[in-house]
Amino acid sequence: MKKISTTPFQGQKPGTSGLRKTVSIFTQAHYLENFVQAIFDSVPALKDGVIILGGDGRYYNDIAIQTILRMAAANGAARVMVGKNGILSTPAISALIRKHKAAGGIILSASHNPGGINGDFGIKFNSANGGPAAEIITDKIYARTQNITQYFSLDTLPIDLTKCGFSNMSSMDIEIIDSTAHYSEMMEGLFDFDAISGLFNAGLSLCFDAMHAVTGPYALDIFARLGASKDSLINAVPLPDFGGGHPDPNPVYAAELFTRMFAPNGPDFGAASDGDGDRNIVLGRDIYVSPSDSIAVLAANAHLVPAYKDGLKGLARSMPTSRALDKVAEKLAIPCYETPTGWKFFGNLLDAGRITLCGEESAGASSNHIREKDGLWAVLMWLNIMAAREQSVSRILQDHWQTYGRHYYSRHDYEAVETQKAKTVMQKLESLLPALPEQIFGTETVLSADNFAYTDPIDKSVSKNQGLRVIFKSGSRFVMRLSGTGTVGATLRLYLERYEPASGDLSQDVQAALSGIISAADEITGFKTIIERSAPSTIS
Ligand code: G16
Repeated sequence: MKKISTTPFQGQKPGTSGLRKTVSIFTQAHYLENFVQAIFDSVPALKDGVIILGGDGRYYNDIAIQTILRMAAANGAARVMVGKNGILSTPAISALIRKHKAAGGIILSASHNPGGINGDFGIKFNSANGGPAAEIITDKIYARTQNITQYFSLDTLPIDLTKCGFSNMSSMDIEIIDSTAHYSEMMEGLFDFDAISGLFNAGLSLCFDAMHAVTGPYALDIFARLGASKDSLINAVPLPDFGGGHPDPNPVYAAELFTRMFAPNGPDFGAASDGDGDRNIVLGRDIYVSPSDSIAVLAANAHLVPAYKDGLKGLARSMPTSRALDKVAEKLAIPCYETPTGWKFFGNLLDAGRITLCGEESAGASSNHIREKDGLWAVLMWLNIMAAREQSVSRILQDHWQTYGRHYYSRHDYEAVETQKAKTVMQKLESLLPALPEQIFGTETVLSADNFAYTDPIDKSVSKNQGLRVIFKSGSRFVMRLSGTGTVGATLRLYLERYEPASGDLSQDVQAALSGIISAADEITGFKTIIERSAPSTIS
């Protein structure tokens, strides 16, 4: 065993979802090692424990896996299970941690951020419940990175990751496992595969865009089991730089999918996932389902899917996610929890059995089958529901709006903003909040305005400063927060929502429907002047 002296790096604080930095930062000598050692030092159960290890295949994935294997052996881990070729999606890792009662999992991914030598890299630690480590653990890891003086490793040759099988490193067992088999079997156990196959046999056409990221192999396996034609999948081979693309499934970065879905005679059903396979978007012919609507539709129809036929215990959404889900919870007479942004906040509710389904506006949805959001799960939910209802995406969505009303919703992202300017916007809005109630902006009157704080109902931990929200008497609202996943400057997110009752006009253009709220947000904060931008970088 080698003990290697090191000194702390600034800024190794995990964000919304793990530590994400540019490749140039991650590949500095000792940078990855310091963070990995901080994980081992902060989670004693990893010593003598089982660890699941894999990533989304982005640049540096392969090297980082060998580094982590050596460090795991030197830190006394009993066994590490690694995906073949180092590939494992985030939901697959969550499932494997739970199946093998592992002490935790290490996921190498910067999710939807671009990859390649000039892109981003990331590392996330998931706990024994399969979910992202809670803040109490990430805070501990961060604190350790700030006083670290040494890390442990071994002098050994790299392990061959290309073949499944067993080997060892010092006294640690290593198992290279099939990346997809367990995940596909789990999906077969949740859904009615015969009914979904029936859709394809009846001629339903599909376009699934894996964005040259990790879901390619998973989608190939699952859609082969379902009998969908091979040409239903595009960009299915994972590449270290995602083919030069940006593996973020939104109308801008999944433009190829959108073009196909909106073309004359486009496919009946479209979907895409992100870098590490935990996000999803769903489209029908000529229609895009906003992620907030998607989770509401899934919840409203979950009883049609075998795994949820006995009903749902409760629902949860992140605060900026539209309140379409709340309407469903109301009708089902079950609770709907409002958590801060970040999947880790759903973990306690899922573990305590308070909720069955949860989701976020950032294209994440999942259930209690694992403790991560799950891109392909959401796609299969939609297909299963379509099979059970014998209806198209468009019909199901229209029907949903006609039942619950429509929450017009959009997120405007201002990316790579100068950090200080973004902070000024937040400070300014926060200082204005107390005086906003009863003020009138255009046709909207402010009902309430606050800085969202969350008290976890299970462990009572308090998370403050989780986004500034301004709620109008009409029920409309806007929320502003700074992203915790960007790597360049700051990303300012403006979340906009307006409710139209079922009896109202349900077919408006989304941006036009939100124009009053967009103007109110601008008038209240003057943010565009402060950040010197006239338009968002991305509208989703
Ligand atoms: C991560 C988190 C999500 C969060 C999203 C956006 O997703 O897991 O819970 O909603 O980031 O976070 P932010 O608004 O702070 O950028 P992923 O898919 O990137 O891991």
